[in-house]
Amino acid sequence: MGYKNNNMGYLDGLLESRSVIKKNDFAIITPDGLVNNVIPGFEDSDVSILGSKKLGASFVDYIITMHQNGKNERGFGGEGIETFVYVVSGKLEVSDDKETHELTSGGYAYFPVGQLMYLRNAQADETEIFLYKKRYEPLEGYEAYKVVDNVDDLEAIEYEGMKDVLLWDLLPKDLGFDMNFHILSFEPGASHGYVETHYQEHGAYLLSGKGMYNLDNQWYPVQKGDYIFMGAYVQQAAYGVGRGEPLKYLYSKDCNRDPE
Ligand code: UGY
Ligand code: MN
Repeated sequence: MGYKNNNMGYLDGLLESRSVIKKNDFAIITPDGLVNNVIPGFEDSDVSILGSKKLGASFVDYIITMHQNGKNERGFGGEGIETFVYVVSGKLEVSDDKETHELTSGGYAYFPVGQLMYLRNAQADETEIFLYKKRYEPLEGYEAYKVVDNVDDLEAIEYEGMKDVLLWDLLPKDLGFDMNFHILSFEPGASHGYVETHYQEHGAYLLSGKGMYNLDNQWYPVQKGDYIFMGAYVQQAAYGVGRGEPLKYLYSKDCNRDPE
């Protein structure tokens, strides 16, 4: 919570939030404003919807805390929908119709269309996951396929030649994939090399650190736990601040398709 209640349960201080919502453009959603949503299939889980069509996104993002018996046995996804899950903390079992994979922090799974995703918290403590779904855009002659991995087993790339900005590409570059997930990490003081202006959208979940984020040519303070939606063509750039952890975020980006 971003505010404190007094011992009577009433608010001490002001009702305020760092969240900024510019529909179809960009948004910063801070954790203190999140509410729980009932999403069919999820049990013993606190589910908050982040990016969605109503915000202007062509995908849906969720942040979910799964309690001891947290699960989704109904299957997440659906006809024509691709899905992705990333374990922020804890231990998760993710299954398709044939196999179960155990993921720990930094673990992730991409399921292509035609395969529902079944989820189960695999520990007594809470497990926190970031979940994504999008309608898949097929490309004749190519197909996406299941990917299960952990970022700790991937090689980081120096982002655009900078030693203090690292990039991890989570999914294959294969044309069958119409989007990718990445992690970007900025050491305190490090920044993008320029303000990006591009066609692709992002949904970004901040995994660590603090920073300043430029959205539509205005700077906003951001930190671990925040979610940022960046719509098509929104100017965007960041730098890390503070003395400790790098500013690090997981984000999606559409790719490999020629727009209509
Ligand atoms: O891949 C990207 O477009 C990424 N560099 N964007 C961002 O960090 N806002
Ligand atoms: Mn970008």
